[in-house]
Parts: sequence; C-alpha cells; structure tokens
Amino acid sequence: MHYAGSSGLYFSLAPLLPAWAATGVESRNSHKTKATAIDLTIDSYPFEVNGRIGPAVAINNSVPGPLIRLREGEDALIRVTNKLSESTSIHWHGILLPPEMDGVPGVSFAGIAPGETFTYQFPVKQSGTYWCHSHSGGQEQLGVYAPLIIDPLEPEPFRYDRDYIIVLSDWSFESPMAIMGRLKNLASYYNYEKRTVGDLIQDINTQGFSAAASERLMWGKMNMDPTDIADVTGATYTYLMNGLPSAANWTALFRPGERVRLRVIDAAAMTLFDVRVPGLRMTLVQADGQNVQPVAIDEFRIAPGETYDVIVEPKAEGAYTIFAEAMDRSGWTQGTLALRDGMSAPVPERRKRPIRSMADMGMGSMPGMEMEDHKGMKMGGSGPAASTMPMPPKAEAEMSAEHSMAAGKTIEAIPWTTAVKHGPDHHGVGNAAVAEYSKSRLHEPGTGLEISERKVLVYTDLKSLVVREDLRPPGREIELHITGNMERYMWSIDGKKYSEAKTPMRFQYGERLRLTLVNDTMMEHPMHLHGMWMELENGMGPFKPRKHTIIIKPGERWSVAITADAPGKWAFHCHLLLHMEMGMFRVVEVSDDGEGAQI
Ligand SMILES: [Cu+2]
Repeated sequence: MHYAGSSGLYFSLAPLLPAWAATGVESRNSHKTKATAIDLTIDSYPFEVNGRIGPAVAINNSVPGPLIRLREGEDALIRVTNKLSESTSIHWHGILLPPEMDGVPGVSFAGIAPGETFTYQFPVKQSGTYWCHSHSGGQEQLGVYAPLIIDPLEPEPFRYDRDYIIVLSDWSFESPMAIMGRLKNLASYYNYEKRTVGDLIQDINTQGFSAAASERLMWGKMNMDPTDIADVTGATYTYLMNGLPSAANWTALFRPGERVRLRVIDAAAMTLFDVRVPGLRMTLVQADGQNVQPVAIDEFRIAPGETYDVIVEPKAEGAYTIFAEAMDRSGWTQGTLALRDGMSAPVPERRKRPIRSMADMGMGSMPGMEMEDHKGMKMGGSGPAASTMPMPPKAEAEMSAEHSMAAGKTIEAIPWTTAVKHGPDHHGVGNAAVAEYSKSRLHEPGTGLEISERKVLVYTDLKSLVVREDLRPPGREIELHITGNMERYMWSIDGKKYSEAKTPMRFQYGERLRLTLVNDTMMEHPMHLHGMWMELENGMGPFKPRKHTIIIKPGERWSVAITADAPGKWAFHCHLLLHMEMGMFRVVEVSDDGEGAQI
C-alpha cells in the first residue's frame, strides 16, 4: 500500500480516532427533536501513542471518548456501563443538574460498580461547549474524557460556517499513582531544568550580587526553584490534540472565506496550555460554554477544566498550525487548519521556560510598588513582606534603594486591585508558605506570557453578553486559602486536606454570597465548582462572566459571586488531578437549615 507524506501517516492512524475527530469532520450535525438514549461503556483499552501501546481506560474504545451531543431543553438519557474491575463514574463538567446525576463518587452518588450500568437522566438547561470525565481515581489521566456539546434553542449570537472540537490532553505511560509516588518522594522529580551557576552569574550581572544572592536565598527558604512551573512535565507527558500526538498532525479543513469555530477543551490531568494559531487572530465568543462579548486575541491560556470557543477566518491560501504549548514549555501539541488534507504550516519556535517572580511568592505586592527588571520579570521584595524573610541587612538596604528609585512607576490603578496583608494565621502544618500580600491578578496573562507582543487573553477581558440574572449584592463572604506544602507534595484548602475537613462548607439555599480565594502557594490552581456558576468579579458589574473553572495565580486573591440555587452536596476542588487527589477538595452543601458557613 502506498502512503504519501504526512497524510499517509494520518490515514494510518485514522482508525484509532473517534469519528468526530477525523480529518474534515465537523462537529455540527442535525438537531434532534427528542432525546435519544446514549450508551457509553468504560473499559480498559490499548492506546497507541507514537508507536507505543499503553494501558488506557476509554469510553467506547476511543481516547478521547465519543462526542456527546445534547440539545438545550431536552432530557438527557445516558447509560454508562462499567466493564472495569474497579469502580468508575462520569461527571458532566460544567452542567447544572440534580446532585445525584453529577457523578462524583462519595459526594452525591456511590459510583458505578464493576459490571453495573448507571442511568444518568437530567433536563438540559444550558448550551455551549463542555466535556465529561471520570471522577474516580486516576481514570481521567488514563483516557476517560469526552467532549460534550449542547446546541442552543435560540440561534447563536455569532456566525460561523463550520466548527471543530479540539480536546487537549496529556498522556503518560506512567500510571497516575506512579507519578504521584515519585512526586511524594521528590516534588521536583519532573523538573529537570534547574537553574545553574551560569544563571546565577547572569543574575549577578543584571541584578547585582546581593540582590541575586538574596533572591536565591529566598527560593531556597521556600524549598522551591523558580523554574518549578508545573509539577508534572513533558518529561513524562506526551501532549495530545484530539487523542493524537503532534507527529500525527490532526487536521481541520476549511474552504476559502469561511469562519471556523474552534471549540477548545482542556481535558488534561495536569497541564495548562497556551493556545494560538500563528497568522490568524482569534475572536473569543464563549468561555466555559457561556457567551461573552467578542474579544480579538492572538493567544489564550487554558487550564484543565476550562473551555474556550474562538472563531478564526483563515485566508484562501495555505495552512495554519494550531499550536498548544504546555505552560512550562516542556512540550507542546499541534494540529493544522488547512485547505486540503496533508498540508502543514511551520511550527512556532519554542519559547524559553518561564521563571517564577516575587509576585508569585506573594511578596513585594504593595499597591503601586511594582517594578520590572531587565528581563521583564516582575520584581518586588521591599517593604514589610520582605522584612519577614531572613535577608542579609545589606541586601535588604540595596533592594529598598532600588525600589525607591522605581517607586514612581506604578501599576495600573484598578479599583478591585487591592493588596491585602495576610493575618497571623498560617493555616496549619499542611501549609508551607503564606502569601504576605495577595492581590487580584485577573488583568495579568500569567507566568511566561507577561512580555508577549501578542494580545493574550486576560480574565478582565471576559464580559458576559447578557446581564446577570441575580443582581443582589452578596449577603456574606466566605474566604478560603488555597494551600500546600510543595516539599511534601501536600495540597489542601485552608491548610487541611479533604480527609481532615470535618464538615461540608455550607451555603444557605437561595442566598447570594461572595466566595473569596487566596492562593498561598506558588502554583496556578484551576478551581472548579460543581452544580452552580461562579460569577467572576472582574470589574464588569452586571455583566460578570459565568465560569465553572477559574485559574487562581500564585499569590492571587479573587472573588466570585454565587447564587446558591442548587440544593444538595457539590464538589469544589482544584482541577489538577493530583492536587485534587492529594486533598485540594471540599464538599459544599446547599441547604436551608439556617446554619452559617463552616469548613
Ligand atoms: Cu491545584
């Protein structure tokens, strides 16, 4: 048999792809008028990545699983059969439904035992791009995830000619438990790219000796290295687009003049991606399945759990690379948007691995006291925050002097950006570090994207297309700290692992409340609430964007408004799989028993 070029490679892999992800197949199909029962089977599956077979767990023998397509207003009827020898589950991520249909074992349902079939049945009350995944052990990393598209009753408020689903994920031939074991032994196990003596010499040249040395000292004190961006990296992960590694070049076709909608879903276990299509501007139209006022962007960061819908208008000639680079730059995955199958475009140069800044440490974030060093890295370090660190007196004096020179350069004054001094409570033994100053970083694109010439999406760009339904001001505020001990690979909320949290967090049924999160750790955490929307307080007033998953940056404080309209028990957790498994998880109970918030 003859194969030609990359299309030959592609067709040799085609049988492994779910039908919705095959080249040139659009995700749009005919609307159903009545709900049809959907049958899903979860079973072990030999998954091929770059010519090597690994032990996956799949929905209907494909990774990702089949496209689940529903229509707003219908009743979904989905039967899930477990052919594994262990319990399983499917959670409908971002979907508002009765708690017993939410699919989180141990919270509001028992899980699906081996050999059993569980029938999910719920009214579909929303539309947009979503996904589903197992909420049992490490099955999500092993392949149990699938796209979920809900067609709206009303016409979409934007026009497009065709649409494609892009499911990003991370595959490892190591099991999630093995990865966890390695991280428990050595948290930096997958971070090979440590800073070197050469880097120190360079730092001395740019910062001066005492500043460079004291910065090193601080990092040492934190038991972290500024290159620790992701805890699991390309050292073990192969990044996938629609289940294919980069070499397979997943391809989406277009005709000249068309507007193409890309429905991007981050279904990875542990990986935040930076996504762009070099040569094309993207118009963001939905975030987490919800319509937003269109924003023209060149790149966006997406975390596990999030979805973004963008529209691109490729020119008549050529091919475009759809590029998704892991946040820590340890790898990437790519596909191609092309006029014909077999075309390809250049792959962008990989960017340098990013470095954590002082702001990531919750340091030097006094209002109006931020400066940039020569590399564009945000620097802080003077004032009360730094004085708590064991720093040589001379270095402190020098850094203060440096700072006072730069004090005239102030950060953009944004009304909701208020640096808040942390209190004396250090949240127990499960917490190694405390952000001395926390502040909103919603207007920042995030680590590694600070000095991009491209327009990178920031959370302050998100503005709902419609006015929010519940305009009551929050009646009370719950503040939670996102905590961890990196050295021991412990992750928690308010210093307590899930197993140590005695009672659920209580929301009063019907109340409007504000949930404020403060990230005391030096990593991003995509925090996900089940059952209810989080309305991000990003300065948009009555047009607050609704999200189900929101990244909290290191040292950041943000707030969401929530209408507690869904009685029952719901999960609230970090969507990085291993963080959740280690205890960054809580149950929220919505009831009208009159009790206040408890942790
Ligand atoms: Cu996390």
